[in-house]
Order: sequence, then structure tokens, then C-alpha cells
Amino acid sequence: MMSANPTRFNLFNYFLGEEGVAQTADTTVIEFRDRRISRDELRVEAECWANRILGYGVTQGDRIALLLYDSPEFIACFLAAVSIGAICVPINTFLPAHDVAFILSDSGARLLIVESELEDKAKVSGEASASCTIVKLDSQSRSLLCSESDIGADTPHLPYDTTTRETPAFLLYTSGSTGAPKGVLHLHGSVPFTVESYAANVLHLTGEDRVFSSSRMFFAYGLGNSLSFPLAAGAVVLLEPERMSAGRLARFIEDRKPTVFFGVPAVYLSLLEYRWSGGRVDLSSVRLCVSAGEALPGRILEDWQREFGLTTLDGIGSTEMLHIFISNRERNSRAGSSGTVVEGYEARLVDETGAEVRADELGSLWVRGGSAFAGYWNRADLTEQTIRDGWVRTGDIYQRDDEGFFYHVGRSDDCFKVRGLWVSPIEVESVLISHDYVSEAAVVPAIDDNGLATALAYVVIRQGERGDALRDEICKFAGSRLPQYKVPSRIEFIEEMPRTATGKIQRYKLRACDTEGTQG
Ligand code: 3UK
Repeated sequence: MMSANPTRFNLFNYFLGEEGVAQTADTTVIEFRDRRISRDELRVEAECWANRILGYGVTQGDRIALLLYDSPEFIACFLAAVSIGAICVPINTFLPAHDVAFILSDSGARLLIVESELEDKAKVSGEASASCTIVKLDSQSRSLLCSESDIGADTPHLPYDTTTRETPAFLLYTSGSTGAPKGVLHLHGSVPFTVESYAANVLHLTGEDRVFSSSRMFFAYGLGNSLSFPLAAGAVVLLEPERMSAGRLARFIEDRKPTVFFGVPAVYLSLLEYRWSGGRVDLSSVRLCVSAGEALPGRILEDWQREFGLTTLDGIGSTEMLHIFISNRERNSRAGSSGTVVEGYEARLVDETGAEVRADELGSLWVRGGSAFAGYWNRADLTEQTIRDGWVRTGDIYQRDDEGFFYHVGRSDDCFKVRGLWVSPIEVESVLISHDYVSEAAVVPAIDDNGLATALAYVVIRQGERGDALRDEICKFAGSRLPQYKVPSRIEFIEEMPRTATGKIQRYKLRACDTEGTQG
């Protein structure tokens, strides 16, 4: 065995190499349906995928896209891709085909590994189709839908020492700002930084833990929760490919007994409501819960704590910073707050000139730390606007109290999140105004009766009678063209749009209108 070159670093070795954590080869690392996969089995599976990938002629720096459910194959393919120095591009399996096509073409993927059940979303068109090979995986049997002999066999496996902490490892697409999704590029070194700063120091994750994340691995949040953190700690990750209702999730937790649960606020609310409606929710295996993606309303946190006697740590992370950089702690948390800066990161609240705001004033959040992204893929302009001297501008407005607790106030752009997923007002508005009766539309976040974000649309009507029938009709129209979470849950008719002198809709004025939370 060659001794590892100290400047060399590869995530495959970090997780599965001999110098890895104190687990033995036969320790279970993944539980999936009725399978238990040991560390050694995962390593063999990932090496096998690495050889296949090499057999397709993929080389260092090439992009390999994954359109896969949360499964052992997702983890094996991800580790295989990064082991040979390729750049892994996990794609959101809920995206419509045209967004998948955009990501394949924008990233210039050489290879796409896709679930047979998601094949329809992977119609590669135009230029991309000539250069992107598609490999299908049977969604039920979890085996390849092509013969191994189709792949250049006998390709020698490369040693995993061609990379360093500075080598690009993966690209995560996010549609945070208006417009097309952008690829956030991370280097191999980002991952150990999140493991040490957050998983070890904040969550105290150990080999005794069993983790489950309701957010998927194609999100940075899920990727840390289900891949990096458990593998680095020698914990078990529970994977579930299906989307679960509150009832199924409650049964899953009771059966599979996770000790750490990761969710978004809407999941905590749905479990609470399920319990209040008489459903059985047994969380006795759980020692710690984590919430991220959007602010966890203080009321949900307090209801959760009262119902289940469990700590839930709200923390803010982002795709650009890879994982959580401001968080509450088990023995030091505040309801309604994102918590305090995680050790290893620095955070500043600044005004428009970049000067630090005074205590108690609102400011834009800038953050710095070793897991910051390397740049947006092929978007030097946007990279330049977002990251300077290592400081990443998050686009969030925060307030900090004198104990260092951060409180989320909103976003400086107009985008917002519903159920932890981005909603771009412009995208929803363009659908609404394509309806014959709608002349103008403005979409803003609103808060429903539970304190969670929903989309509210103000529309100016061209013709037709303003009433519930038209409301329903417009919602149905939007529902046939947008994923459900983007469909406005309320529609208000107005005479005229408030606009600036330059003709921009003043969404902030509409936000301010929504004080009395009327019907939907
Ligand atoms: C918002 C929050 C208030 C905030 C993420 C954990 O959500 C993640 O990444 P995204 O790139 O979105 C980032 C933006 O989401 N946000 C996230 N968490 C909170 N706002 N309180 C919170 N607790 O606007 C942020 O800029 O999708 C979350 C870990 C990794 C992640 N990528």
C-alpha cells in the first residue's frame, strides 16, 4: 500500500479509506428497505461504479449528473464520481423535465445516472444530447439496465490520489435568486469543514447514532445529513426513496428508530398536526432534532418541545456555505432565533456600504468559513457579486441581540421559501399573467395561520368577474403549470399594481398590505 501524500485529499478516502474513522469494515453504514449495507460493501459498490464511470471515458473534471432517489446507489455513485476527480451533479428529482435539461446542458454533463422511474425527466436535447451518455438504474431491483459488457471493461481503477482539498468535487444547482438555476461549485475540502464544525461540535454525532433526514441528498442540507455526517461519524443513515405523509413518517420513525432527525419547519408542523388529530407519533428513539431551510416559527418550536419533550435546533445554512453556519445549541437556544455563529465561521451584519451595523440594527448577513463555495458554474459575474475576500453575501436580512443570537428578518431580494423550497415571484407571476383574464400579477410571501410561509398573489384582472370561481380557475391554471408549492394559496384582486418610477412592481408595498391574513 502506498502511503498517502499529505497534500492529497479525496472524499472517497476521507469516508471509506483506511485512515478513516474508527469503524470496522462490517459495521452497518446504510439501512435501506430491508437491506443493511456495511462500510466494506459500500466501498466495493463505489469502486465498482468508479470503474464503470471510467469505462465510459469520463476523466478528472468531467461532470457526472445523478437523477437518483435517496438510496445506497446515490451514495455509491457520488463517492465513485469524486474518487476519480470528476464533479458530481446531484439533480433535484422533483424538477420538471425542462429544468433537468437546463442543468444537464449548463453543467455540460458527460454522464447521467438516472432512476428508470425518472427517465422521462431526462430527455436530453440539443447540443447536450451528443455529449451526454445516459445510464439507467432499475428503480425496483436497484440494478443496471444495461449489460456490464457495454461498458469498457477491465479499465484500471485510478488511485484516489489525484485530488487535493482544492479540487472541485460537486456542483449543486439552486434557484435562489430570480432567473435560471445556478450551479454552486464545492471543493473536496468543504465537506470535512462542515463535519468538524457542525456535525461533530454542534450535533456531537457519534458511531452510536442513527440519522434520518426528510430532506433529500440532492439538497446541500440532505447531502450533509445523510451522506457526509453519518459516514464521517461512523453512524448509520436510514434512507427512504418515497415521499412520506406525516402518518408514514411517524411509522417510519417508530420502526427504524433514528436518534437524530433532520427536517424543515413544515415537516415538524405536519407531525404535530398528525398527533393532534389523534395519530400515533412515537419519537422515543430520538435524542435530537434539527430544523433548517427556513426559519422555524417560535410557536412550532415550543409546541414541539411541549408535545415531545425534544430539543429542536434551528440553524441557517445555504447551498453556498454547504451547511449550517449559525445554529442554536442543545443547552443554549432561543425560540424564533437561528442561534449563534458556529465555531469556525465568522458572520457580519452590514449596511448598503458594507459597514457593520450597530447592535440591534437590521443588516445584510455576510458569512465566511472553510466550507464556502468556489464560485457559480460559468457565472463569473454572479460569483464576483456574491463572494469577496472569502465573505459570502447570503441575501438574508438579520438582527442580532446582545447575546449574539441572530433573528431572521427576511431576504433582500424578493425570493422566498415555501416548505423549504425556493419560490421566485417572477416565475409564478409569468405563469399567472399567461392566463387570459389576468393582466398583471405580483407574488409575495405570506404567513399562514400556523406561522409558515405560503405564496400570496395579487392580480389585476383584465376581464371576468372577481370572485371565488375566478380565484379557483386561476389556481387550477397555475397548478397545471407549476409544482404545487409554488402555486399561490391565496389570490387577492386589486385595481392597480404599485410601481416605482422605473416601472418595477413594489412588492414590498404589497407585503405590507397583508396584515389581516384573510381566507384562501
Ligand atoms: C434560508 C433560513 C431562516 C436563508 C440549507 C441547511 O436552506 C439551505 O440552503 P438553500 O441554498 O437556502 C439558503 C437560504 O435559506 N434559510 C435556511 N435556513 C434557514 N432562513 N432560518 C433558517 N434556519 O434565506 C438562506 O439564505 O436552499 C439549509 C443546510 C444546508 C443548506 N443548503
